[in-house]
Amino acid sequence: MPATVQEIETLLVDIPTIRPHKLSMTTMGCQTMMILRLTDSDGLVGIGEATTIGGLSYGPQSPEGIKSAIDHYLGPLLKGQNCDDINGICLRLNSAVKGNSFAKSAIETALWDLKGKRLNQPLHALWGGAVNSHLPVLWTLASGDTARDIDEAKSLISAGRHNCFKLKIGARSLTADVSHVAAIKAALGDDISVRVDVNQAWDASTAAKGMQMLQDAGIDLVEQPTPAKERAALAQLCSRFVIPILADEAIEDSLDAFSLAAAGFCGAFALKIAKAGGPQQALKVAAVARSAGIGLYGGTMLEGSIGTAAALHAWATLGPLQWGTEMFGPLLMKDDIVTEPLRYHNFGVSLPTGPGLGIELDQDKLAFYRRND
Ligand code: MUC
Ligand code: MG
Repeated sequence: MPATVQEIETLLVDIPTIRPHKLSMTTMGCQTMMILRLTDSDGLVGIGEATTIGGLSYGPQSPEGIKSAIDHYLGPLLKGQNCDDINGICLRLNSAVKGNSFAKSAIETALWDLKGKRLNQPLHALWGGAVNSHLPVLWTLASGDTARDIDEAKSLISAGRHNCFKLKIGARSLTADVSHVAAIKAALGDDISVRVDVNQAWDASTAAKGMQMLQDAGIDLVEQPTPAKERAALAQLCSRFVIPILADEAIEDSLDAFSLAAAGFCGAFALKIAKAGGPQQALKVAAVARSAGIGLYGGTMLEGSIGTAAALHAWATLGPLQWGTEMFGPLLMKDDIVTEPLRYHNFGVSLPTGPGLGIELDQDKLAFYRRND
């Protein structure tokens, strides 16, 4: 008798950030994780996670909405299904529920975690094996203050934690942003990679000016300078500048990835399990990128340890990523809800090796931080 999905539990967990995290559209002081627990008919539990950035400031899916989509629509479709039939379950969910990629990502993750635990294998082993067991991880400097960002970067470099940084810009004027970025790049020197994420804040002509100024300042990569839906602008910017562009909000799933590549885009794609609808769906985006000669970057929605581990298992199967990863979400939060946190060292993070995600919930911490609604 195959094990079937018996219980579906969703919880909202609020954890403060270690400092305000300023993006072009919001400043985060807290991260909300939607944690999913799936219990099968043998009593095994699989876990998944979905987070957003600033509730609904960053994108159209909120933690409360993700929970509600699972409680009212996706959960009932899961109940009683054969846990091992992950492809069949995903088809069933996709044919009944449009969109809701974040909720679907948490579900796909929890089903794979169950399968890994049942087979006593880590997720990367189920997906063909890890090519890397340690992945590079950058850090986002986003305190909003230039001197504080420089101090933060220097202490992280000397601690051996990060040697590559992304700066969040777009909230201030172009000249204020570029002088902030240029001061940080000058203070950190040639050996340290500095990139920026504009989070869609510029129109096409501001972006053209900004790209030139950032190129002159020695910046390595410009992430999502223009609005997500303005694909032609992104493709045109690629052909005008040497400095490469990273498409983030412009691509969610493999269909978006194909259409942006077909529009002539030639930079890199930020893979995110939440945008794609799960780790396996994100690997399909990677396959499109590789076929189109587009670079890869392991992206985050600032997930905690569960979502971060799910993504790491997927990225580890891809081999070297041209632009590394930004899987630092757990480090941005003041506390963790897992028994053994991910191990960050040597400018990166080690891939968990235990069965499934290789991550277990700390029930006391969960009880402490969960939202009581
Ligand atoms: C984004 O747009 O990249 C990822 C890292 C970070 O600091 O913000 C997120 C979202
Ligand atoms: Mg981004």
